[in-house]
Amino acid sequence: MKNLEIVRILNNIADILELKNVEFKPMAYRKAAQGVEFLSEDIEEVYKRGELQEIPGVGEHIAKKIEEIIKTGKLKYYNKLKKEVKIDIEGLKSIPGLGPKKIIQLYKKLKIKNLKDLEKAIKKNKLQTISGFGKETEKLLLKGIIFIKSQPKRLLYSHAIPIVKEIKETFQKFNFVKRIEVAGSFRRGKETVGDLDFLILSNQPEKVMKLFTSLPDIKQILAKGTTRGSIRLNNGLQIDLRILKEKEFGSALLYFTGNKQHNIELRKIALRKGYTLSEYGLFNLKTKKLIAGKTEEEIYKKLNLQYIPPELRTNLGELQAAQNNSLPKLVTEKDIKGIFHNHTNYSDGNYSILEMAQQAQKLGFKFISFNDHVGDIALANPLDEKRLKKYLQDIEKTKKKLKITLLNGIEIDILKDGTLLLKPTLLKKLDVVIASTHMALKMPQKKMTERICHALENYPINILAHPTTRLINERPPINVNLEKVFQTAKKNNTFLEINGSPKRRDLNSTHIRMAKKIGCKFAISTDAHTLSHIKDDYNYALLEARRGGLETKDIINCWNLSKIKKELEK
Ligand code: DGT
Ligand code: CA
Ligand code: CA
Ligand code: ZN
Repeated sequence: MKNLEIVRILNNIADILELKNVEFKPMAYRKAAQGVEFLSEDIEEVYKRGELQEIPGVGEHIAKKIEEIIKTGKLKYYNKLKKEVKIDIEGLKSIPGLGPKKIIQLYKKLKIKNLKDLEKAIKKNKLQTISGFGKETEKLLLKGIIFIKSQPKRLLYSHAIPIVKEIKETFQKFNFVKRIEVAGSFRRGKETVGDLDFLILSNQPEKVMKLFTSLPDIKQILAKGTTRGSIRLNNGLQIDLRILKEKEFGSALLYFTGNKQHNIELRKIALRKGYTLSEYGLFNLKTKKLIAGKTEEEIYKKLNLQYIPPELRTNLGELQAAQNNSLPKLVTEKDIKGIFHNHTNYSDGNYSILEMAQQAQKLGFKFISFNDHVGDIALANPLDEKRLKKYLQDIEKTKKKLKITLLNGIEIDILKDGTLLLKPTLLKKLDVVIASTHMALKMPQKKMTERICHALENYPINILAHPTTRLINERPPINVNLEKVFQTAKKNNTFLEINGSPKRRDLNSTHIRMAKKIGCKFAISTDAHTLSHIKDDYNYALLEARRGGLETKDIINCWNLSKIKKELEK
């Protein structure tokens, strides 16, 4: 599994080249990195099939580089570049607000090569001596350093998927493996995982353990017992394994799915009913007799609880609801009729309107909404009025070629002062207006709240996209009064986006719960920039919606098309 390592190297090369003022090449490397990052399988499999150049953004030149990494684990070109520039760009770039331009200034003026140097310089107020770096910049960068240090580096859920798939497939080949499940945060659908927890049902634990400790890509064997083991992979990820018997599989699955608070509360409920609950089963407190353990379902049932789906197991009210028979009927994959927020090659997407729509149709969706960029993000190649016209015509033309319903629309920037580039009268003509912030994200709370609410109150916005703009492991959420934003959205019939892009997952489940209490409705978006996002990213949004306890009545994507259209016209 070298995907992540390859993404890292390609991105680092882009940064170094940018630092060296090389033109065009950095963008090419970045695009390739993005292509690899969003692969939903092991890149070595793609390589074996000879299909590296099918990855979006990967041409002949970069394919050769990837091949070298796969074959040798190294890239000579990259090592040479690293030696030339002595700066730890990767570390410095992890600080929100530090781009290549600033990094090179810091190096030229203050000889700052890494995070340690930077922190020292800030503490001595040295940055203020460089033009363009005020007191505010110092404060922001220091905050950034603290943010990065406080963030344990957890693996994105989307990056865990191919690893889980590969390990499952490896074990499933053997008939001494009766069943294999992943528990823990992965099963709960959390946006990041600290480690992976595998459970295997088998009568031959020695064979399972031998296979486990000889998996490819192991850096270290942390523990190796008869029924439990732990390894660390080369990419740093820890994997825990339990080997179980049939009579205890359900109780172990329940225990290792967690979360911890859910387990603790569940155990208390069991005790109140005269049982004890552990990973080994549900037992009668007095007689110690095994009551249930084979399946999770029978354990919940014996405790007089509704079955609680893993996504809800957080001890945030689900146990009480399960006692009162009032758990939400969570939205499922088949409830989603279509998807919002898809980009094409009119702005920063990789494929045409037709190709994206065909893919959505192939996946069985009834509608797809196109929302290419309008606004002031130059990087995203936003549509001006002239190109917008052509784009809308193209959507009209494409409609005739396909069965699936196409909704036309844009994703428009909420500018610093809360205005939008297009007039409300013009926006009203579109099916779906999505608005979002991309620039000037460091405003103080009052100003940011006013900015977003002003837009919601003065323009016909259907969906507020990625409302907090966080990027997991990269960028903290904006400082905004979400309660006020949610109330304003509700008042103005604006749906709140659940953005499924794996680094965004925005809104997250906590905010979804909060907004649902206020009475808001939601829209599930892919934020797709390429074909594979359509399938993968809508699933991540769906997981987040389930974690937030949403039902079909809360989500516009689940309604029938005529109701959706009527709702969007409000
Ligand atoms: P992660 O790995 O940080 O993303 O989060 P989890 O939830 O996967 O946590 P992990 O791997 O440490 O443990 C897996 C599950 O095992 C956890 O969700 C609940 C259960 N568990 C772990 N430690 C305890 C504990 O001290 N008490 C109880 N009741 N359950 C625990
Ligand atoms: Ca875990
Ligand atoms: Ca674990
Ligand atoms: Zn977008």
